[in-house]
Amino acid sequence: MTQNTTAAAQLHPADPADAPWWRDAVIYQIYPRSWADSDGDGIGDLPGITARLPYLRDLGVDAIWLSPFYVSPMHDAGYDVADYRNIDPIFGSLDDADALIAGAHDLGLKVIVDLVPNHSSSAHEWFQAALAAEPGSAERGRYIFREGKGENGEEPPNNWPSVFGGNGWTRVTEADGTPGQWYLHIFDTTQPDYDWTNPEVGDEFASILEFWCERGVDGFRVDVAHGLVKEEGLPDWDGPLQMLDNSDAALPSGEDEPIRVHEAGPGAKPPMWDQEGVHEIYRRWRSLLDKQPSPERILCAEAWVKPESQLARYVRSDEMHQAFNFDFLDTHWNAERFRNVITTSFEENDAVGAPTTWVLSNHDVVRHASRLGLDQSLPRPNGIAADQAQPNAELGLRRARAATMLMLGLPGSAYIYQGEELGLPESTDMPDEFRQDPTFHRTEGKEIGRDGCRVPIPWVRDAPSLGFGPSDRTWLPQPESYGAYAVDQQAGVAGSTLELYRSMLAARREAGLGLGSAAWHELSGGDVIAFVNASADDSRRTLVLVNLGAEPLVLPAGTVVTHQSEDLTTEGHVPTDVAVWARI
Ligand code: ISL
Repeated sequence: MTQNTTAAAQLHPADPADAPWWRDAVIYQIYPRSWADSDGDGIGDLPGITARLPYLRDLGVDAIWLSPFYVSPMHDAGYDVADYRNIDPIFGSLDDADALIAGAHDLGLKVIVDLVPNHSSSAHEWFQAALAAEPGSAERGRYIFREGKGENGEEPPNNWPSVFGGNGWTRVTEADGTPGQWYLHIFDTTQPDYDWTNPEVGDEFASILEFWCERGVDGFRVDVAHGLVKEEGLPDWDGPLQMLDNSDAALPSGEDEPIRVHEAGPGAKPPMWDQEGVHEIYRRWRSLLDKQPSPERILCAEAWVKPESQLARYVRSDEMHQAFNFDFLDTHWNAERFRNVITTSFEENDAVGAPTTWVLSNHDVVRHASRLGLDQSLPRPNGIAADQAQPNAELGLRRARAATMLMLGLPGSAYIYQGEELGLPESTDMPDEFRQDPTFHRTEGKEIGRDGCRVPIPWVRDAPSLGFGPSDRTWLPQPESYGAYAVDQQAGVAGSTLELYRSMLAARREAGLGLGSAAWHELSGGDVIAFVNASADDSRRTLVLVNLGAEPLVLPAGTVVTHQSEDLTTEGHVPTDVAVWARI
């Protein structure tokens, strides 16, 4: 294992040790409804989060990202915002937000908030004013209102679907009681899309960004960043019109997932996604953020855009700082596919000077501890119900721990979704009456949806609501199995998933893995992923290796393993579905 063998396969150059914080930050996603409940109403809240911030300091993350906490009728769990400058009473108040931000900063944690600029809630005062106003009015001009097709305008203006199922248009009743115009909602009926060609919309969002910067936040995760601008003329789309349209098709070779209704894939571009005009918006926001006092504030794109070369355009030096690498999240348990995704990600992001932003789970996808325990030849399902194929929990967790060790060994930034540090599985036995995801309702249950990854977190096994809050109420039911995953069952227990995350995060920080270079190692190939992460001065070299093969992999003599995702039954042997970090 000499330097020469690895230098030949350089994947990614190191960052300087004084690189800005976001280039290697590990960011923990909090879904406020489900993390910690301070008042016993069964819904998590901001004071609950503030009280438990020390847990995150001890976990060893650098920042938190909070899913929306703004005033909302909660038809899409807060992604339907009625007032961007205030907090929904179920979560607390602006004072609570200030206290949370200050408390996080005191502990050295940065705070990223969610910005939802593609649509508002239908309860937003702008949309209410639009409904009350005439067709063609300035009020309607902030949204996408159009006349319907057909003799009496009874058909929607085009064939665009809602990502959540059904039609993307809803017809309104005009003031005189007659059926009138239609408005576009790429998501739920209660989430009307803004018209970003209207300068008023851009100015309003610039002001919202400034509002939150003044309150001290360190960045924004930008919801549906690929959707704000629509193709001129709103032409029909001849690609997939439903989430499941092509998901039972054979997976094309070299690709893990079919292109979904919320994605722009290679080839013909859907008229609602990844339009060139979005980049101008992000350049404006970047220059607005760059004018703020230090430290640097960031933008992170939630953009379901393929291929990676196209996604990298969101993180050019005058646009966003980060973009979630959903190709990595969508990679099935296959070493070659992982190697390809890693290679391409570095190539494309390095070409624009951006870090790669790794992610395995979030509030929209089946948790990776369950996802990786499903049949890997099938596409990723949108939720799992009790009467569907169940994940193999043991296998899923084993692979999830290895996948996370791979992710945290890679240079760049990484996002962790609440509960994954506990190895938490998806809830797969939730009775339908509890389901709240609009996807479930809009598809009449054909798609299960995302509630299964949003269940309140278990903190204490023998406590009401598993320690989520002071009462036994939880807005979604916690599965029986969750008690065993509770924080108090894992803290201080050698080999637990929580302790594994803690030790990986401490070592990652200490060794500066996030700023390191990466080069394929000679053991990489076949069923093995192996690379060397080295510091800029090459004084510290870490081998990151995952064995996806059926046989144990024998490490070269003298390799000092520092971290392992499972016990190595024989020293120097890496069993199936196990990852190691080693000093070389
Ligand atoms: O979650 C999905 C299906 O698995 C995606 O289609 C998702 O809707 C898409 O990634 C956009 O997500 C974001 O915007 C939505 C919101 O429901 C999601 O929670 C959010 O992450 C609308 O605001």
